[in-house]
Amino acid sequence: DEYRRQAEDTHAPAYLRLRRAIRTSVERGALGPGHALPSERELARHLELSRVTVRKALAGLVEDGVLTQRHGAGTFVAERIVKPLSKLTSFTGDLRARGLNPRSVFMEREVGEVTPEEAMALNLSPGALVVRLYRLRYGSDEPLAVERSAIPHDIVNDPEMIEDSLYEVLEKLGCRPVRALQRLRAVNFNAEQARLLDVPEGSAGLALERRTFIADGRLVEYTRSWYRGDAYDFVAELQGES
Ligand code: 16G
Repeated sequence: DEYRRQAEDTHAPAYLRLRRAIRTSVERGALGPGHALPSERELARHLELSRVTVRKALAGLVEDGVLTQRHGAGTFVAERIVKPLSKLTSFTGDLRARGLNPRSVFMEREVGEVTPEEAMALNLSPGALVVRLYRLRYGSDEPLAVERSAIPHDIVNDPEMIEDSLYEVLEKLGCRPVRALQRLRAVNFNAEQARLLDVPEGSAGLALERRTFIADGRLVEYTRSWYRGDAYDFVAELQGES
């Protein structure tokens, strides 16, 4: 139905309209996690589209992590959160796109002097000030990640500005993240992380460290995130050496 509604927008190519329609249905909750989509052939026949168009739309949604394809079984709305490693998204933006309702509990939100580690990561001098956030991040009702961020104080000078999304605030300040360096490694959650995330101590997690740049080359964040290993898949497309 969503497809028919969007079909009016005749400017976009058919595969993009279908891609948008399915994404909207997932965002609105009309298609829930685990929902099985009709086969490529059924969709094509029902919507009077070519199979190539349907395949292209579905492939794009798989790439975005909205759908997963299991060989032989078909296409489903993603249950685990499948996150492309190559896209610079924010926690809030990413979860909203999946129809979840992201929110955060702040354990810290303050201005302080940089630690040596933050100074190195952000190229700041000792004594410089940063806004420091320590957040427990939820998708709808489930705790998904713990996150510590440091943002140079001359970028965000009032920590209270950050209520939901750091990236939205950066965007509003004209400091849109355009590039980031990220490191990913496996961890076992310590007692505090496990308590916050409501998983047994020692459970598997993914620790991600991100340093993010804006267009003029300035660093705007140094964030360490601990994502639940039982909730997230990180995916990337790899290219062969030429
Ligand atoms: C993501 C980023 C984190 C960023 C945050 C902003 C990863 C591994 N980390 O969690 O670096 O600070 O999003 O989210 O993806 P926000 O805009 O919702 O505050």
